[in-house]
Amino acid sequence: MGDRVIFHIDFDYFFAQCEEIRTPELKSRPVCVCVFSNRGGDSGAIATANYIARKFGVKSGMPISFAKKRLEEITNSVFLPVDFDYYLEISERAMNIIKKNADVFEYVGKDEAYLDVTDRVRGDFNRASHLAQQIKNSIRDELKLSCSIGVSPNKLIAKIASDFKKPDGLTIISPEKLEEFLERLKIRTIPGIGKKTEERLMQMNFETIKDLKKLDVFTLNKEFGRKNGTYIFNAVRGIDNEPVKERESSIQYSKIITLKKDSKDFEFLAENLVQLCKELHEVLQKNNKMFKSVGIQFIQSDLTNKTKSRTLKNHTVSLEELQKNAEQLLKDALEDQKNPIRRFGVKVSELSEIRGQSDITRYF
Ligand code: DGT
Ligand code: CA
Ligand code: CA
Repeated sequence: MGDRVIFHIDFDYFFAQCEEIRTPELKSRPVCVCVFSNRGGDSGAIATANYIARKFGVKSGMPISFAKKRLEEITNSVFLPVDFDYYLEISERAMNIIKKNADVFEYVGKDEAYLDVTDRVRGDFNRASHLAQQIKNSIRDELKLSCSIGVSPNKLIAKIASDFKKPDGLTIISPEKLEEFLERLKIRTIPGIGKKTEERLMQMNFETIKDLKKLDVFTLNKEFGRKNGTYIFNAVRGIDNEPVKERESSIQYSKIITLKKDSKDFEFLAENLVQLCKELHEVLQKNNKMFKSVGIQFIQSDLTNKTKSRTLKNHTVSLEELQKNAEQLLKDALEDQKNPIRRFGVKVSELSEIRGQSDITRYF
């Protein structure tokens, strides 16, 4: 097997950058995106901040009051509440651009994905570098969003590389460069090496990845257990054979209603289900989505939750398929149903864009 070519893409200061996209005037100001808790006032934490705010020491996870203190003197700083739905919308559009450029696409989270592009660049790192730049340009042109990309023969090094030069970075680590790249790095840049492992290794006088290579696998296994020891042994040598696994975002669409009366009668529920499916289907059409998984949800009279779902053979847009599958799930679920149902919902997931009709630019 020849070398693989893997990308790790990570959107820069994601939530805060979304806010800058919505309100470009924010670009020159420190921006903090806050998760306010329901205790009122400034209680809560910083989800993320743009790089201007980071210069003043603001970090993800920090209490909002700390961040305010750090930015006390900076009169133009802004603190905004999180708007997950909006970030998800941007994320989905960016992921759709990315997906088109991958042989295999693995969704990791709202602002992160792995791509296997080996076939389309024919294993060539020069071609890969052009492709990565093209992806960055498309995302910037269509969404005004910047991201950082790491390109390498495996997921582990691609992840380290995407974080190497941020924001707006592109770091290419071809197989020949791998060893030199790794040796200069601090041990903690290896994903999975936490504070405790790092401290222990520091005590043993190992500080860089180059130092760590002097340790044999037996010593590492003895010190950190077989699984972690072997992982570290391979990681410092840039070895990682994890495949990029096809995975779509777990985004789902759903509709739920409170029934006119609590019930576990099939006919009554099936009637409601027809309406639920119709409404959900309209949302899907409006958003240009196909689905591959159908589910139903009961909130029972004692307020406990029950769900059932099934995966279809192929993606579909068909209302009939949706209704047929939801109805079957309803039948199955009612077989051993004890409590009457109070709220009843239907959902679809494993979504994908209806091809040929998506037009990202119409949103802007
Ligand atoms: P960067 O370093 O330019 O990639 O910055 P971010 O903000 O994109 O950082 P990342 O990739 O670690 O996280 C992606 C998003 O996840 C981020 O925009 C907000 C959210 N997030 C990250 N850390 C925290 C946290 O500690 N608390 C909360 N509530 N959200 C977080
Ligand atoms: Ca990020
Ligand atoms: Ca991330």
